[in-house]
Amino acid sequence: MKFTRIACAAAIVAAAPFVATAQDWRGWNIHPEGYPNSVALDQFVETVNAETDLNLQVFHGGVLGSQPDAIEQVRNNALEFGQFNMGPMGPIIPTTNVLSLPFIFSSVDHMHKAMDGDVGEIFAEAMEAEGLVPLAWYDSGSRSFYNSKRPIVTPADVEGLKLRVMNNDLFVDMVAQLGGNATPMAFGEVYQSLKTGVIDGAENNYPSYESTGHFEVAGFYSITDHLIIPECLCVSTESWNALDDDTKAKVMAAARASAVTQRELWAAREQESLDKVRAAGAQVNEVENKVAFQERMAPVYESFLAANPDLGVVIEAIQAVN
Ligand code: BDP
Repeated sequence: MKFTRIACAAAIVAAAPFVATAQDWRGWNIHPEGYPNSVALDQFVETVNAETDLNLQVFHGGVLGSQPDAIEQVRNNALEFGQFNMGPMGPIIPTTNVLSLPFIFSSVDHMHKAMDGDVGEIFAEAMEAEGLVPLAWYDSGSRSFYNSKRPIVTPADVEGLKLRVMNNDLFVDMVAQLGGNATPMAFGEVYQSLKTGVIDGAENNYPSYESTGHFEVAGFYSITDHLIIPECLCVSTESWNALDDDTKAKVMAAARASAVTQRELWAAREQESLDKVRAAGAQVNEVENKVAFQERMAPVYESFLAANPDLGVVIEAIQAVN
């Protein structure tokens, strides 16, 4: 009799559907386990779970979908948090497109200085109004072109190359100004497309060039440093607003601490990745005349300003920080 009752209760528990409560937060991350961003996110999750009533879980490796879709999901509170590059954010939140202008930052230090100060607030406010609260800014180094055909030394070397870019028309325009053909494509599809020759190349930082294995199929990496785009650890505005002040403070502190970890790990990983791709036979070349690439970007800025005249002040605010 006793046994039956226990068995019965166990069966009821087992059959009860899983009900997510307001305390359960699911998070999106595109990178594999062990990547600086993933380690930092693990730290964030662990700290928040230990210090608050929230129960966070982060899904690495992009298993919850592509980045543009995930951004929408966090905006709609279908996912509660995510770690996003600001590149694919531009089509949704125009102000953030300023961060995707080629050569907008002169160095990674310039980017940090701007994002950690008042300039960062401009983007935070624009994002918050569109459903995303950035809790901390992560590092993503600088992005350069790589391809399977030839080293790039001058803009003429880009001519005719089919290059994958992140989902944003600004990047299509950027490549077009160099005479290449850009295809926006999900990150997860790039390896196969390089391998089968659907595209000749792409652009990214060393850690992503390495972690994805792209160096195996596109062995010429040319240091143009044309984009320095920060990344955010974002929470959906709806989930954020549901928190009491004490929890908000703890979640924010955990996010900021995770960004410190991420930036430290990032610096080390850049060198490790560079060493690894070189050892595997990738040819990495300096581009002496980066100004030649930068000068080609004048029309990108002109059409951007024509379409977004109010964002000129944001560009100036970034330049003033340097
Ligand atoms: C990496 C970013 C990641 C992007 C990826 C890409 O960290 O968020 O999805 O580039 O090129 O550097 O899509």
